[in-house]
Amino acid sequence: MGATGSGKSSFINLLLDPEAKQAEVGHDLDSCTASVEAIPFNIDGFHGSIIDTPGFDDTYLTDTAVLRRISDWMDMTYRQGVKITGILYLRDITEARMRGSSLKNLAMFRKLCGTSSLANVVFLTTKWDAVSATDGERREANLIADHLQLELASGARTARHDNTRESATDALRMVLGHEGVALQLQRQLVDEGMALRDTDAGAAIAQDLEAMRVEHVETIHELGEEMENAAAEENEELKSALADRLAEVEEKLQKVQTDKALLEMDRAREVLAYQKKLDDVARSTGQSAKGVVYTGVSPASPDGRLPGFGPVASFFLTVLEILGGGMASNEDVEKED
Ligand SMILES: Nc1nc2c(ncn2[C@@H]2O[C@H](COP(=O)(O)OP(=O)(O)O)[C@@H](O)[C@H]2O)c(=O)[nH]1
Ligand SMILES: [Mg+2]
Repeated sequence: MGATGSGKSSFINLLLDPEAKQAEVGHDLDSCTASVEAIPFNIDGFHGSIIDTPGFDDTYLTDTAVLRRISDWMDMTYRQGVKITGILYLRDITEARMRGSSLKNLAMFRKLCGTSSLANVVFLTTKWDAVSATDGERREANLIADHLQLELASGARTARHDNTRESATDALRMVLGHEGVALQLQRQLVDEGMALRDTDAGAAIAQDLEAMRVEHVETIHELGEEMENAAAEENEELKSALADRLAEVEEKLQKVQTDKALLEMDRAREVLAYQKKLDDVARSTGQSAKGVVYTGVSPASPDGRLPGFGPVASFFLTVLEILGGGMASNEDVEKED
């Protein structure tokens, strides 16, 4: 996890053998990891999958869409009994101070993770090859003092990455061989049966959406008044400029409403309904239901490989097709890998 541009995809690529599928690396500050990707690795005889997630500041996806993807993936895999053994949170050390998007990513990370899995967390500062040792050390000390004290006191660790395969492997080793953990979001969604919007992470996004909605509604109201005044003054130029502005804000409000619907979509009910449907089919055909359920999203295979989000998305599409429901947003329609 980590902000866009912190080096997540590049880190993963250093761990892969050159033959393997590569994670997409961003140029400038454009993000590339539109979906949640599961990329298999093999280190010290340990087979596993590393999950590359988009940041909560993605160029193309709203925060709601990012959370939806991460939570759908975490929900599905947790239901399958897959546990996460480690979380690497990446932070670009070349950034002099925490920008708004970095703070937002850290806040969302805390809500996703909770406090009970911090022993499995490593805060990995990246791009040490691109800073002087003195700058890097000063920023690292500030990062720890200003932002990470509580986490480190609860068992989280820090490490440095200098863009070499060696430092990437060392960082990965820090989170291998641990007992699997359930993240707070997984416990809330699956164990407690909460709707995404009621989880800590979902509630934070819901609050942001509500603030945006209120702001847009107010702006629309103000623009309406200004347009009336412009009409009274017969100022056609101003009226037309205000109308353009109004159309822009209305479009933004529409996007907020779409995001709200995406956040509130109840996936759990869809999955349960689908499971029931398959159970019925299995009963009538005498087949194993479980074998049928996971044709769309393959469970972790014996070597520890996990499905990426592509198949998960198609699984949900299948669910919706079978149930005859519509997708709330085409945001969720993924290309197959
Ligand atoms: N110098 C240096 N550049 C890096 C490092 N890791 C990533 N980058 C660059 O930072 C940019 C963003 O990297 P990317 O892996 O796409 O970040 P992501 O958005 O977190 O997946 C790309 O231009 C990378 O080439 C690193 O360790 N050192
Ligand atoms: Mg990426």
